[in-house]
Amino acid sequence: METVKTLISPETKQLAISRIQTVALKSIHDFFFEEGFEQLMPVILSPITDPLGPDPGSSVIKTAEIEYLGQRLCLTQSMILHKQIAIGKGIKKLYIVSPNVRLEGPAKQKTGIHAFEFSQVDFEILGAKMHDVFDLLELLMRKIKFDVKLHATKSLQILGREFPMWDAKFPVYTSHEMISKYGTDWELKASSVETTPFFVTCLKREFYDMQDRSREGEHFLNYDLYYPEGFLEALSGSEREYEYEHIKARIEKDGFCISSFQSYVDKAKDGLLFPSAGGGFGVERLIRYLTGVETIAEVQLFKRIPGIPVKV
Ligand code: ASN
Repeated sequence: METVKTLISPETKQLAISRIQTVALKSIHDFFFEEGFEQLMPVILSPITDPLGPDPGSSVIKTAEIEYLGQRLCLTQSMILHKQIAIGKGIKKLYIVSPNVRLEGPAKQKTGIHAFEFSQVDFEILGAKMHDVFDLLELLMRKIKFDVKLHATKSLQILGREFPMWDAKFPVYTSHEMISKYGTDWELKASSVETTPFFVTCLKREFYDMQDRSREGEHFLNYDLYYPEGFLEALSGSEREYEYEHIKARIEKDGFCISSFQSYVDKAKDGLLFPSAGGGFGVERLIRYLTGVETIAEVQLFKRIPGIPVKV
């Protein structure tokens, strides 16, 4: 990974990072507007949120929650369940820039890509399939890169950041291909080898990711997008489970109580969830990639790094 090595003052560096972030966010909003998406406001407190697992790689200690007037409310870990419910309320293409609180343990302190509070650009499309999302994301990533190069040229120069050319198409691999090529810790190896963002499909994770029932065994219609040059994971998403029986079975298989997701499960039971696909990418990770800095701590003006006390 080629990271920033130029000798510049901290203020100049922070300003260059902020400029690139401002241009990238405008680019994202313009893109979703032009593609006919509705922007929803984020939900920060809710009785339900993304369980983020079970995931053996996760270090999340607990879901942050408060008690308010007799009700238990969780802080959003991701907007996924609300995105599906919003689709059910008739909003066909939506996106949200939302704060996510994920109380990662100190094991994630030095990864360079984990913060216990960050912003996620989450989107969802009624009736979409995996490949629709791949096409959309490829357009979006190319537009962001183009806009940043055009409108934040000086900031990129200050940071000494240059991008390699991206291939004609973002490659798509399965997680099985990645494991057989690089072993189980394939992520950094693959991300370091590639020079173009790439997708990895079929990952075992949360109950809302659609299982591929046309195949025997455990296969999933889900995906991650990875940044090249060793910048690691950009986005995760999937086609969604929306049928009550499947959702119920998957929640139970994961060892969760149905009651932890009651309003979502009730919607599925009432036929108010629909086929959709989408994904979400962390703003700070995107800006780390665009700026070429070493860690997302350098992107966050107010740092939220696991195990490091918060200072303002
Ligand atoms: N945003 C992701 C999705 O749409 C979920 C996540 O962040 N865990 O699938």
